[in-house]
Amino acid sequence: MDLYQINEFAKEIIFEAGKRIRHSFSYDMVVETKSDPNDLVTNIDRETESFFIEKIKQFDANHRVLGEEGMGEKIESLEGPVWIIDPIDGTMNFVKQHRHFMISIGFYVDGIGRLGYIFDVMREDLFYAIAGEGAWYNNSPLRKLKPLTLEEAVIGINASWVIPNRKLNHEKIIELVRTVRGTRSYGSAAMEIAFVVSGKLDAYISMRLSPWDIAGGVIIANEVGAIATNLNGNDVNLLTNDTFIIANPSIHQLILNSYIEQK
Ligand code: 2AM
Ligand code: CA
Ligand code: CA
Ligand code: CA
Repeated sequence: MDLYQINEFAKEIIFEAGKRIRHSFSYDMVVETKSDPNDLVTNIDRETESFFIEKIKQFDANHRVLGEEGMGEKIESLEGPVWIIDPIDGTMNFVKQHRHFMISIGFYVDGIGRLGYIFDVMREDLFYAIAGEGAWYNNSPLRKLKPLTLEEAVIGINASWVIPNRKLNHEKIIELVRTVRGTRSYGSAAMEIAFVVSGKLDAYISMRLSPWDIAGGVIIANEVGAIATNLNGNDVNLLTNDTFIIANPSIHQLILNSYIEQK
């Protein structure tokens, strides 16, 4: 398998999908809800996923695709070559702001991450990695993350974390928010992961993410030394939903040990 050739193909279809999404703003968007009134999906999410599947099947019919909108096959194992795709990560931003949403793609072979992509569609900014070869932000190599203290860290966290909730001790999270230099919330998990791997954020935590939210990002994370696990500190699982943290290696364990107390 020629990973360089697959990488060139992946970049090509990502740029083309981005162009199609940007053009979609000039015609009607149909917005529907999924699991709850704030869980949005549009015809463009589905059309973009279908576009990727069609291109990938043309490229190699043996490659399987796991996509958020379910246009690919039902995937129960990561055997062989599998693409894990979120056609639009940050659909609410896409609908409301027409910016701050990403295409997120991971390419796996027998469960091992080989190629990872996070593409900021409106800025045309690509974060990507080839496993074992390095990671890039457009044409510039991404460097290994530098150590820092929690007091110097800026973390990606959603405001709902500091509201009393049934999943975790919010008092500890308030303490975390007081300790760090600052917090940010961008509304796209893939964007926050892209910011962590490029040192623009130092950690990002989420109570519930799906494989397609993180599949591309964790491959890039590996190349720059960012640590991605669930909130129990275990390796991420790409077949189920789970809690999630990605962080600079110098603060990952500290956040988990001292500030995350699950109920
Ligand atoms: P999405 O836009 O692809 O759905 C903020 O909502 C982040 O959490 C986004 O990256 C979003 O991805 C993700 N997310 C995962 N599950 C979600 C859900 N059930 N409802 C809304 N956002 C969800
Ligand atoms: Ca969604
Ligand atoms: Ca998503
Ligand atoms: Ca999505």
